[in-house]
Amino acid sequence: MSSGAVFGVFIVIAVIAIVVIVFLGNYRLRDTLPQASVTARGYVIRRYWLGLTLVVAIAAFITTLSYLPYSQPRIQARHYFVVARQFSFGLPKVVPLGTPIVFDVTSADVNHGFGIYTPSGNVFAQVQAMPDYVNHLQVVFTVAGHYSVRCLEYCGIAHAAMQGGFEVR
Ligand SMILES: [Cu+2]
Repeated sequence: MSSGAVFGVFIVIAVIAIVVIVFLGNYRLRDTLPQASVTARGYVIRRYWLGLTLVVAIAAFITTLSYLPYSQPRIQARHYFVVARQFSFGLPKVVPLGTPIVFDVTSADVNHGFGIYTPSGNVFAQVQAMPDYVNHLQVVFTVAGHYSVRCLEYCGIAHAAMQGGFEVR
Protein backbone atom coordinates (compact mmCIF):
# COMPACT_ATOMS: atom_id res chain seq x y z
CA MET A 1 0.00 0.00 0.00
CA SER A 2 1.44 3.39 -0.97
CA SER A 3 1.86 6.15 1.60
CA GLY A 4 -0.80 8.20 -0.23
CA ALA A 5 -3.31 5.35 0.10
CA VAL A 6 -2.46 4.95 3.80
CA PHE A 7 -3.01 8.68 4.29
CA GLY A 8 -6.36 8.45 2.48
CA VAL A 9 -7.52 5.55 4.67
CA PHE A 10 -6.39 7.47 7.76
CA ILE A 11 -8.38 10.57 6.70
CA VAL A 12 -11.56 8.51 6.06
CA ILE A 13 -11.30 6.75 9.45
CA ALA A 14 -10.55 10.05 11.22
CA VAL A 15 -13.60 11.78 9.66
CA ILE A 16 -15.86 8.83 10.63
CA ALA A 17 -14.47 8.90 14.21
CA ILE A 18 -15.05 12.68 14.49
CA VAL A 19 -18.65 12.33 13.21
CA VAL A 20 -19.38 9.51 15.70
CA ILE A 21 -17.84 11.45 18.62
CA VAL A 22 -19.79 14.64 17.78
CA PHE A 23 -23.02 12.61 17.41
CA LEU A 24 -22.52 10.85 20.78
CA GLY A 25 -21.59 14.13 22.44
CA ASN A 26 -24.89 15.68 21.35
CA TYR A 27 -27.01 12.55 21.88
CA ARG A 28 -29.84 12.89 24.39
CA LEU A 29 -32.62 10.56 25.46
CA ARG A 30 -36.03 12.09 24.89
CA ASP A 31 -37.05 11.39 28.48
CA THR A 32 -34.53 11.61 31.27
CA LEU A 33 -34.24 8.34 33.27
CA PRO A 34 -34.07 8.39 37.07
CA GLN A 35 -30.58 7.58 38.41
CA ALA A 36 -31.81 4.48 40.28
CA SER A 37 -33.03 2.76 37.11
CA VAL A 38 -29.76 3.54 35.29
CA THR A 39 -27.78 2.07 38.22
CA ALA A 40 -29.96 -1.07 38.36
CA ARG A 41 -29.56 -1.69 34.61
CA GLY A 42 -25.80 -1.15 34.86
CA TYR A 43 -25.44 -3.72 37.66
CA VAL A 44 -27.43 -6.33 35.69
CA ILE A 45 -25.18 -5.82 32.64
CA ARG A 46 -22.08 -6.02 34.83
CA ARG A 47 -23.11 -9.34 36.35
CA TYR A 48 -23.66 -11.01 32.96
CA TRP A 49 -20.53 -9.34 31.56
CA LEU A 50 -18.37 -10.90 34.28
CA GLY A 51 -19.84 -14.34 33.61
CA LEU A 52 -19.39 -13.97 29.84
CA THR A 53 -15.75 -12.86 30.08
CA LEU A 54 -14.99 -15.70 32.50
CA VAL A 55 -16.50 -18.27 30.11
CA VAL A 56 -14.63 -16.81 27.11
CA ALA A 57 -11.31 -16.57 28.99
CA ILE A 58 -11.50 -20.11 30.39
CA ALA A 59 -12.56 -21.56 27.02
CA ALA A 60 -9.67 -19.73 25.26
CA PHE A 61 -7.23 -20.93 27.91
CA ILE A 62 -8.30 -24.59 27.62
CA THR A 63 -8.41 -24.68 23.80
CA THR A 64 -5.00 -23.01 23.36
CA LEU A 65 -3.15 -24.77 26.19
CA SER A 66 -1.78 -27.53 23.94
CA TYR A 67 -0.21 -24.92 21.59
CA LEU A 68 2.23 -23.67 24.24
CA PRO A 69 5.76 -24.35 22.96
CA TYR A 70 7.28 -25.55 26.23
CA SER A 71 6.56 -29.27 25.98
CA GLN A 72 7.18 -29.63 22.23
CA PRO A 73 10.39 -31.23 21.00
CA ARG A 74 13.07 -28.83 19.82
CA ILE A 75 13.61 -28.51 16.08
CA GLN A 76 16.37 -30.79 14.85
CA ALA A 77 18.83 -28.37 13.28
CA ARG A 78 22.27 -28.84 11.78
CA HIS A 79 24.83 -26.73 13.62
CA TYR A 80 27.76 -25.00 11.89
CA PHE A 81 30.49 -23.29 13.86
CA VAL A 82 31.60 -19.92 12.45
CA VAL A 83 34.67 -18.03 13.66
CA ALA A 84 35.25 -14.45 12.53
CA ARG A 85 38.71 -12.93 12.85
CA GLN A 86 40.61 -9.98 11.41
CA PHE A 87 40.02 -10.23 8.44
CA SER A 88 38.35 -13.48 7.40
CA PHE A 89 35.61 -15.95 8.29
CA GLY A 90 35.97 -19.62 9.17
CA LEU A 91 32.95 -21.04 7.32
CA PRO A 92 31.53 -24.34 6.06
CA LYS A 93 32.03 -24.84 2.30
CA VAL A 94 28.55 -26.27 1.64
CA VAL A 95 25.30 -25.87 3.56
CA PRO A 96 22.16 -27.93 2.84
CA LEU A 97 19.08 -26.49 1.17
CA GLY A 98 15.68 -26.56 2.91
CA THR A 99 17.03 -27.76 6.25
CA PRO A 100 16.90 -25.94 9.59
CA ILE A 101 20.42 -24.66 10.26
CA VAL A 102 21.98 -22.94 13.24
CA PHE A 103 25.16 -20.96 12.78
CA ASP A 104 27.05 -20.84 16.09
CA VAL A 105 28.95 -17.60 15.60
CA THR A 106 31.87 -16.27 17.59
CA SER A 107 34.98 -14.13 17.11
CA ALA A 108 38.64 -14.85 17.75
CA ASP A 109 39.58 -11.21 18.34
CA VAL A 110 37.29 -8.16 18.14
CA ASN A 111 33.60 -7.64 17.38
CA HIS A 112 32.59 -8.46 13.81
CA GLY A 113 29.32 -8.72 11.95
CA PHE A 114 28.27 -12.00 10.30
CA GLY A 115 26.08 -10.90 7.41
CA ILE A 116 24.75 -13.51 4.93
CA TYR A 117 23.86 -12.23 1.45
CA THR A 118 21.67 -14.10 -1.04
CA PRO A 119 22.93 -14.98 -4.55
CA SER A 120 21.02 -11.90 -5.79
CA GLY A 121 22.85 -9.67 -3.29
CA ASN A 122 20.24 -9.01 -0.60
CA VAL A 123 20.86 -9.34 3.13
CA PHE A 124 19.46 -12.73 4.19
CA ALA A 125 20.34 -12.83 7.89
CA GLN A 126 22.92 -11.31 10.18
CA VAL A 127 24.20 -11.58 13.73
CA GLN A 128 27.07 -10.18 15.77
CA ALA A 129 30.28 -12.18 16.06
CA MET A 130 31.60 -11.45 19.56
CA PRO A 131 34.73 -12.63 21.33
CA ASP A 132 34.16 -15.10 24.20
CA TYR A 133 30.50 -15.40 23.29
CA VAL A 134 28.55 -17.60 20.84
CA ASN A 135 25.48 -16.22 19.07
CA HIS A 136 23.06 -18.69 17.48
CA LEU A 137 21.56 -17.69 14.13
CA GLN A 138 18.79 -20.03 12.97
CA VAL A 139 17.95 -20.01 9.26
CA VAL A 140 16.44 -22.17 6.52
CA PHE A 141 17.75 -21.63 2.99
CA THR A 142 15.05 -21.98 0.34
CA VAL A 143 17.09 -20.82 -2.66
CA ALA A 144 20.22 -22.63 -3.83
CA GLY A 145 23.35 -20.82 -4.97
CA HIS A 146 26.43 -19.04 -3.73
CA TYR A 147 25.84 -16.96 -0.61
CA SER A 148 28.43 -14.39 0.32
CA VAL A 149 29.29 -13.44 3.88
CA ARG A 150 30.41 -9.92 4.72
CA CYS A 151 31.49 -8.25 7.94
CA LEU A 152 28.91 -5.69 9.05
CA GLU A 153 30.85 -4.19 11.96
CA TYR A 154 33.88 -1.95 11.45
CA CYS A 155 36.67 -4.11 12.86
CA GLY A 156 39.94 -2.65 11.61
CA ILE A 157 41.91 -1.43 8.62
CA ALA A 158 40.90 -4.25 6.23
CA HIS A 159 37.26 -4.42 7.33
CA ALA A 160 35.96 -3.61 3.84
CA ALA A 161 37.83 -6.60 2.39
CA MET A 162 36.51 -9.04 5.01
CA GLN A 163 34.36 -11.41 2.96
CA GLY A 164 33.64 -15.09 2.64
CA GLY A 165 30.97 -17.35 1.29
CA PHE A 166 29.49 -20.81 0.98
CA GLU A 167 27.36 -22.86 -1.37
CA VAL A 168 23.78 -23.80 -0.60
CA ARG A 169 22.58 -26.95 -2.40
CU1 LIG B 1 34.60 -5.78 9.92
